[in-house]
Amino acid sequence: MSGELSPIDKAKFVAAKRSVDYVEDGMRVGLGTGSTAAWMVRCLGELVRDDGLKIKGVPTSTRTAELAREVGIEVISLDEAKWLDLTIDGADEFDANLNLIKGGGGALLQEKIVATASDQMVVIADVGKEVETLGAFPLPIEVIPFGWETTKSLVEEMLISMDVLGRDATLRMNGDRPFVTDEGNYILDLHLGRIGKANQLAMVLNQMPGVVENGLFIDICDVVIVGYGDGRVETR
Ligand code: ABF
Repeated sequence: MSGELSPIDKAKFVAAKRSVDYVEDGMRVGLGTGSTAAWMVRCLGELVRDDGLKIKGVPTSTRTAELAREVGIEVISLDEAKWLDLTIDGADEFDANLNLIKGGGGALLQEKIVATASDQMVVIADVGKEVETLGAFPLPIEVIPFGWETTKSLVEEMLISMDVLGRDATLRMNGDRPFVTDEGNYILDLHLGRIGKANQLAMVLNQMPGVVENGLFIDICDVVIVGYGDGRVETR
């Protein structure tokens, strides 16, 4: 499956490959979104096809659901699963406390709901995602379309009192139209540069009218599997 991969894809692939060691027969598994998670879904599909692995997958986006079905994984809804044994997902940044920024793929809402409904969350990432302090990657927040410009202004005003370097929020676009999430919402990307108090920011953001969820995953991730371009894999 992995053939001749670029260093970045090899890093993602080896992390994804290692993560499926956490999957046992009979598990209900949350399936993440993004290119690294896609490798994991393909690796699981191989185990289902070749080794008869029996799992039920709960996808975190429509595109992951499509890929999971394509590779032969039984897909069920979170409501059918009720609770998950394990979620494996990617990330845009992770720090030494295993706190994350997620949402670069626009699936942060379902990702956070599924990860929170799991006994264990395993993140898979290339080493380029490892940071000392979160924030260089723009922090995605999901907002309802109604009054999004007002929400944007209120969020920017709130950021003035936060321990962050930048305060600009931009509407994520898909061509010349706003990007729309699986739930029909918009994404604002917050260009903060550096997030001093991620816990505090996460709480304040979700109190703001119009904000549905934010891409800070605090105290949710249990393990990060880090892949390197030379094929090495480490666990944090
Ligand atoms: C997804 O994985 C998103 O939350 C995150 O943005 C993305 C990382 O993408 P990739 O694995 O393609 O780098 O879970």
